[in-house]
Amino acid sequence: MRIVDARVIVTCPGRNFVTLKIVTDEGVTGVGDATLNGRELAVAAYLTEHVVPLLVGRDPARIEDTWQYLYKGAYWRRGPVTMSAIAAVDTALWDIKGKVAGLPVYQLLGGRCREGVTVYGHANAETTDEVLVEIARYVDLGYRAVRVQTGVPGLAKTYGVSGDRMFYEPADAAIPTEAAWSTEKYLTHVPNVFAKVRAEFGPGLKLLHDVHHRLTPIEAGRLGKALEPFALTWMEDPVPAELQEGFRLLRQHTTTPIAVGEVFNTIWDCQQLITEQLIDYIRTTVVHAGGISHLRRIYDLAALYHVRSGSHGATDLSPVCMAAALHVDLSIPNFGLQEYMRHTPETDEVFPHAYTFDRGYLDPGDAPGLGVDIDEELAGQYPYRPASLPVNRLEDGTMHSW
Ligand code: GCO
Ligand code: MG
Repeated sequence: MRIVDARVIVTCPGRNFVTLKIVTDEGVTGVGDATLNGRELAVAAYLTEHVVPLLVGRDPARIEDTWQYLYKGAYWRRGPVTMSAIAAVDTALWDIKGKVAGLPVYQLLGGRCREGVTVYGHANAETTDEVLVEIARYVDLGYRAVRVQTGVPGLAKTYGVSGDRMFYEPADAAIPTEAAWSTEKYLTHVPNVFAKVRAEFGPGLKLLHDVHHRLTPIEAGRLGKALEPFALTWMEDPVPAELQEGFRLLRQHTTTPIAVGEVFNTIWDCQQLITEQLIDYIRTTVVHAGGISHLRRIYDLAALYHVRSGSHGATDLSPVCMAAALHVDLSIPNFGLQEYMRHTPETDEVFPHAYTFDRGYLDPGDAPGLGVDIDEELAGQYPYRPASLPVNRLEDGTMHSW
């Protein structure tokens, strides 16, 4: 079997997605997600200009060799653009292998390790009272784990709080919108929110919170310590993680579990965090961390060090990425949680998929391959619209992490 074509499809059914579709001479096709929120066209160009010409004529069965060829062959290593492009190829080749074998990809990865993939939803609202209502909605839908984000008194706009409760998308304008940030206001407010949430919902519900890279290690230590009585499942991205050794300091001050990694692209970005046991959950996912093959490598390393998976699953990752993530989640021994932000009906229509939600679990289904496709004709009706992620400044105007 040979690859005869590979198409890069950019579509915007409410938000932008980049998809690679690989076509073989025997008519079998495979899809891979290549979406990098706010920088979509960089990956689309990387694929079109530099990868697609190398794929034509290759044997689609050689997944690992193709990964190594694209990774080592570029000479320039790592980074979100390169790794998202490689991820798309890798994911599409696993899809093809599954279809050729007549098996869902999780079977090729070793089969089921659990009955379903536990997911967490996003409860968010401006006030604590409103967020209690939102959490209750998720509990009613069957969720066993909920991420909680609220507005912060004195700040006009806060990360994670959206106008549309179910379909949060922060990339809202071609030129980034600007938000103001105060660490002190935030640190004062958040423990009060979780005190009320835990009191209302009791000990059974898994609670999570995303700090979105905004604190220093010692500030994060303070927050983690203040949240300990409310037994969070994790505190996410407490600090920017370029400085992996910075987590040593944070770790000395709190037993609140730490989840990190949605912006990482390779195993080398989290090697120290994992091997020094500085984190509890690694949040890399298929599209931004080199595809199914590389993600498995990261999770295998993590398993040696008691670190569990917590794959990123925001709506800027397409249903193709979600399907691929579920096959990995189902088949690894050290699965932790899977993030699940629901896509809009328009997106679900462009990407018909076999995965289903039931009582807090997702299941990839048993269709051969990944069980997801792209309706190219429908995708063509939603042209690309430039959209950037916001930026964040301290109240005095200093640029801060968003
Ligand atoms: C999460 C993430 C997202 C990111 C988004 C950026 O935990 O889901 O932090 O909300 O902000 O993926 O494009
Ligand atoms: Mg996050």
